[in-house]
Amino acid sequence: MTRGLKMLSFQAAVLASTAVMMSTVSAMTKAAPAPAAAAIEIGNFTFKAPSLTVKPGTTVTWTNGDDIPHTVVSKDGVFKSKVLDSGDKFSFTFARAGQFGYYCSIHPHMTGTVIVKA
Ligand SMILES: [Cu+2]
Repeated sequence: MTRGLKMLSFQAAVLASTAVMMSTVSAMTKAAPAPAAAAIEIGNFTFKAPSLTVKPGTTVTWTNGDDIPHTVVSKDGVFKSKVLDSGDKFSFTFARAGQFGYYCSIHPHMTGTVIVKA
């Protein structure tokens, strides 16, 4: 009988330590947030977020949802994507604050702005 009880308390201890580990992991996740990320969908010849404000260090990812190619080109030469086919993505990390206008070099009437401020 004592043996059965010991096994039971061992299992309880394992369960308890697993719970502690799991709560530690979630606490760590909260303490160290993942690097900021933002997404801009391209569709119907428009940048779906024409003006997007992010914090410095944010990685912005554009995804071409159109079935024709587009590009993402900074007006000031800060970044420049290759030609993005349907479903292709382009990412850029905005390290410093500022206002970054961009356009599609294939369809220059397509424009957008990323505003980076702390
Ligand atoms: Cu385009």
